[in-house]
This record gives sequence, structure tokens and C-alpha cells, in this order.
Amino acid sequence: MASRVSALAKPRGVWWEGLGRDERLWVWLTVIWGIAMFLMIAFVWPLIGEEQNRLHSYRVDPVTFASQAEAFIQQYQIGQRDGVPVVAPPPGGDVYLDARAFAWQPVVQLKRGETYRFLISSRDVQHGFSLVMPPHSINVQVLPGYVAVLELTPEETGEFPLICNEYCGLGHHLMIGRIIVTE
Ligand SMILES: [Cu+2]
Repeated sequence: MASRVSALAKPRGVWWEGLGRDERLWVWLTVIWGIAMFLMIAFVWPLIGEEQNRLHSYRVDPVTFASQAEAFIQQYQIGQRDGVPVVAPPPGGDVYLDARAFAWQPVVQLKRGETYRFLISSRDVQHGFSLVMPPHSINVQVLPGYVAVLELTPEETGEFPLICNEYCGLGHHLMIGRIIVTE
């Protein structure tokens, strides 16, 4: 009987045999390299690379944080942009950044080369603070009930979009804030 190729035919070849020596070698190399990279992230780069942002956080009542943010905006507001207050805090000072579905408030105007302490929290659900502003490239979770504290020193002037990178609802893709750096 002539053999025909069909879906039910037994496959040809030796695919069901064990791994060859060289294949086993590569599997183990991959496993070992994965463990090595994990250990580098956890122990090596924080010590010698200074690549980790010094981030800390503390608990806060969301209502308290919202009123602190409102007071901060009233004190340092210099204008408005698309309905969002623009705030110019003093160099070296604190910056309250209030996340809510689906906006960041306020728009912050900073001076190049000055250091600011950002206090970031959410008044409703979990958001993500994602900012690329040289020399910083930051990705931080923003949770209601917690303040994330970050020190930032912008090195370049310009406008830097602040993106929410944690899905927070239907308007998530519209949740873009702004940081302006001037001379
Ligand atoms: Cu979001």
C-alpha cells in the first residue's frame, strides 16, 4: 500500500529522543546566565552602578494629600494650560504631584540644574509615573494612600511628557502630564 501523508500519520525522525549533549549545554548556559543577571540587578548594580533611583515612600491619607496638593498649587500657580494649573515651585523645594483618573495635576515648571523633591500620590486608583527627563528615566508605581518621594535634577531645558503607564480605566491613554524645564 502506498504511504500517504496525513495528519494522523506517525511523524518521521527522532524528535522524541532525549536532548543532545550540545542542547543540554545551551539550556544550562541559559539558566545560569539568567540567575547571574538576576543577581546583578539585585546586588551588583545598586552597589557599583548607582543606577537605582533613591526612592522612598510613606503612608498618607488621600484626603490629606489632596488638600496639601491644592495648597501647593494655590501658593505657586503662575498660569494655566488646557485647564490644568501651571506651577513654578521654588528651587530646592517640594513638588506635590496629584494623580487621578485621568490627569496629572499640576503642570510643573522647573529650573535647569536645580534639585526638587517630588511627592507623588494618587487620589483614586493605582497609576504609574513614567518620565524620561535627562538625566532621569523613571518608572514608579503611584498608589492611593502612599506618597512616593523622588529627587529630580533636570539637566536639559524643554517640555517632558509625564505618562501614566498603569492601566487605570477608559481614559488611561489620555493621562499625560507635563514637566517644563527652563533656564
Ligand atoms: Cu493610567
